[in-house]
Amino acid sequence: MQSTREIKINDVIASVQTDVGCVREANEDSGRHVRPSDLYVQATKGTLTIVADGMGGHASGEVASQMAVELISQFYYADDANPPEVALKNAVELASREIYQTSLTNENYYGMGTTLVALALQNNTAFVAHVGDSRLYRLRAGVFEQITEDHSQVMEMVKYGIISREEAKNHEDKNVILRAMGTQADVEAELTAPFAVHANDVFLLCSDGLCDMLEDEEMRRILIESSDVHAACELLIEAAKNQGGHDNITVGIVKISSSGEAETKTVRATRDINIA
Ligand SMILES: [Mn+2]
Repeated sequence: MQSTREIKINDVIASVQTDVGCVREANEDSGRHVRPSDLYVQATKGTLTIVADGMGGHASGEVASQMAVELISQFYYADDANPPEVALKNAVELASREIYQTSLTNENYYGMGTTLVALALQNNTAFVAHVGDSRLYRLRAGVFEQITEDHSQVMEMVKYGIISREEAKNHEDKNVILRAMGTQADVEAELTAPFAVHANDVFLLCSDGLCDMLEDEEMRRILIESSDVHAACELLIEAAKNQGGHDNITVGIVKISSSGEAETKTVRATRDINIA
């Protein structure tokens, strides 16, 4: 049942975890959950959760994804002139420009880039921005749903009716993305229409190393059966590795607790940072 109670920052419980996987030598993914300590910033900007999947030679993908999470956090919270959706879109696009500029300064960074998905929860509203094929899913009242649509070759083919969603999942070009941060001077971040957050909603942000390995039903089952957000992250990563773990795996889970739940739980800091 939908709660009309106001969602407070203490109702937001999150965990972000990343794993190199079973095949790759380095982890080029990055993730972060930001929970501002300042009351004014809590009220105006809320929490921010980010997953980025870097790409490029000479381990520059790691540089790009780290820059993305760092700069988007900075820019989003520093912008007190705009509402959250504008601040979030601008933050992603400005960060992309800075990654691109950095890629021109060092030949090892040439061509580096990153995909991105970011979720800001401010009061009762969710703001979502993404670039590329990092995804946001939502579990609400038992229904598990993909919220973002990949900027990918196969997604275009699905849209034009050339292949089905099922065929897209196993298509040889499934990892060809049409949009990335940092690979060109300017990129447009796609902003999902803001939507109301309900008590007990669970959000899952992930890099393709998770959703390429697991069926939706498997991700849904783990989210429902896990005792808390940290356990859920660990179980999802373990499941992806059991399926081969071909890529780096990053998972962010954000849960909206029912009244009072957050206060009674010990929230383990997992790559959380505080913004003054
Ligand atoms: Mn990946």
